[in-house]
Amino acid sequence: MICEELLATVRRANRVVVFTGAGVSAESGVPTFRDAQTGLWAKFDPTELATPDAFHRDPALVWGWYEWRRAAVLRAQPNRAHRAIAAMARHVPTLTVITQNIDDLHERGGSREVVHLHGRLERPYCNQCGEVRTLAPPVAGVTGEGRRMNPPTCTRCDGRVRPGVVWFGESLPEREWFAAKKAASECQVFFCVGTSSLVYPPASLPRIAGEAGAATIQVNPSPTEMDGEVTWDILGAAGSVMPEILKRAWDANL
Ligand code: BJW
Ligand code: ZN
Repeated sequence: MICEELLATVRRANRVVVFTGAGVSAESGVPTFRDAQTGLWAKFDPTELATPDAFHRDPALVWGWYEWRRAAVLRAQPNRAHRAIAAMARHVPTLTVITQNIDDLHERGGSREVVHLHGRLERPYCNQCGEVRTLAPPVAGVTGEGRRMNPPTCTRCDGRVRPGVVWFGESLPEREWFAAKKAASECQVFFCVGTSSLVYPPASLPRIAGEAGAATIQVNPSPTEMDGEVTWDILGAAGSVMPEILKRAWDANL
């Protein structure tokens, strides 16, 4: 239920943060990680795919998996949640989008200067010298679920190119993490949309915001770690709830 007090608080705010997770892209057909039936971790073992050790052990397995996911993201379109979040930025003096997602659906939905805490599929870089590599779109028929692919070789140093994402045990990019903490501690409203709030340190952001005095709003159709910790908990899909808040707070349509 979206109450009038929530709408008034959002309308009054000068600084808003929208913190998102895989659930915001679910309605675009991009799978989440931990949803019981459809999540990636229900099918794939994260220790074999999302750690530096896994890439060291079997680079072709890991690179092939990320290429398969990159192809799927390229086919996906931003949904009503991405577009509503971008539209909200036209009504709030400062709105910062912080995402754990590695897709570019916020950008394609119209958001600018998105803070990517876990990197980006489109920014692979050399494991050895750090040089960022630009990739051509994946070739149709070459990528596929579980299909191995050798990663490219760095043109500068001959090192191995790795996916541009943050794996378990790796630090978050310093600049992005600093910007996220700053935005969380300075905002009046902090939305937490489509994340299980299980992965740290990003999961500490709603608490940072709440402790600094922000109203916190969770949007998620299922229970999460943040239940009972937020000011308002809205049970529902991001693609319905975010456009409804946009409509009722500012009488704006998508
Ligand atoms: C909908 C919906 C709809 C569905 N609408 N909603 C403190 C405590 C405990 C552990 C740790 C800790 N500090 C560090 C750790 C270890 C670890 C960690 O957190 N582990 C926990 C899992 C226990 N963290 C790390 O390792 C991090 N690094 C780090 O801390 O470094 C510090 C350090 C390093 C070295 C030395 C010293 C310190 C790095 C974490 C990197 C995570 N990487 C991944 C993979 C990225 C690449 C890839 O995509 O493959 O990031 S894991 C995966 O989880 C991915 C996601 O960004 C992340 C979060 O998941 P998210 O987005 O919340 O997705 P789900 O699936 O969990 O939830 C989806 C939600 O959507 C659900 O709630 C649904 O209900 C909902 N939903 N449809 C709205 N329509
Ligand atoms: Zn290199």
